[in-house]
Amino acid sequence: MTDPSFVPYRPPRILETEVLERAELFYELMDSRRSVRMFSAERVPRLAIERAIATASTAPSGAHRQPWTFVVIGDPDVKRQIREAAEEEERTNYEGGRLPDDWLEALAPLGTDWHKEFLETVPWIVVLFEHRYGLDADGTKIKNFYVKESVGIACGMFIAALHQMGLATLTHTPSPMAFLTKLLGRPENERPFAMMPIGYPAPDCVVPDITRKPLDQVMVTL
Ligand code: IYR
Repeated sequence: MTDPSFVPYRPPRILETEVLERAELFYELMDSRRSVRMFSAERVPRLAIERAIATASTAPSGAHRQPWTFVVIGDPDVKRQIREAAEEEERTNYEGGRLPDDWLEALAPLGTDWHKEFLETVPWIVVLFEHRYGLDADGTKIKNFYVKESVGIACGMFIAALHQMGLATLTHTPSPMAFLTKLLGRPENERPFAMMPIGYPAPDCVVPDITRKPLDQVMVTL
């Protein structure tokens, strides 16, 4: 057992007069984010993606295991293979009867279909893998905790970091995603969590005309 060790934590104190102003600015920034399916092929520096991953990896995680791997794909050939495999799965979903009617109905306002052209046009795809368990130096399995919750938080922070840089993404989960483990050569303790095509929105980009729930529908104060 390792004994706990502590260091001082003294984040700068924000004056009360500034708290609401900062809250509003950050809310407005995040409220301007949209999931995008129409991307420009414009270049995005690799370092921008790297800094977004560094930010995501500051996320809190169960027992501080940080049970995630972000695989960064810029190689056009790998992007093409991902598109082909994803479209094959999605075609079965949409046209092969794998998506039940209530699901198809829920997706109708979003106008999605099996075509995933953006997987080839984007400069980068990041595939986020969760570590179902860890492996220590000699290959012994280590139990991880709250893996989905931890990776979900990291994913949200990744999306926020990208948006803050003016980059667009889509939390894409072509289903089933198992093909990604093999295609990207990940070890068997890792499972795909989400795939994020990243780039600038296309100049003619449009997004579904939908609104977010008002606060009184998502918040309860006791
Ligand atoms: N994975 C499919 C279907 C899909 C599912 C959900 I839940 C969405 O919010 C959007 C799409 C696809 O990507 O088309």
